[in-house]
Amino acid sequence: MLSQMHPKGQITVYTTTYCPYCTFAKDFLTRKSLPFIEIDVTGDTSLREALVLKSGGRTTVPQIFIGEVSIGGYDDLVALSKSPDFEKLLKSSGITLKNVLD
Ligand SMILES: N[C@@H](CCC(=O)N[C@@H](CS)C(=O)NCC(=O)O)C(=O)O
Repeated sequence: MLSQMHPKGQITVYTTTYCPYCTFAKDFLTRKSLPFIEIDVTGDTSLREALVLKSGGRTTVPQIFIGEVSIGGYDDLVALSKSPDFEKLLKSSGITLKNVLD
């Protein structure tokens, strides 16, 4: 089910309401002009369970996917953004990073 929701060329952010780290992640992507799809999993137990499996056992939100690749939460996103792998991963998913200096 979730694999169909992570097409190439798309960043997907799974969130819940009242989740500061979700807001941090969305703000971060917005600052970098990286469009994303948000899926609110608040109260959806089966989607949440599927997400844990798809995220390699991570149980927190946000969970962020670049294309089909699970990159983890907000801290992971920030750490990855400081590595050349970030641009490579975006490129391989068909996403262009515009605000390189931000
Ligand atoms: N280091 C994680 C922290 C994420 C985190 O603590 N998320 C909280 C919500 S803001 C959470 O998932 N708590 C458990 C829960 O909501 O079930 C990140 O940067 O994404």
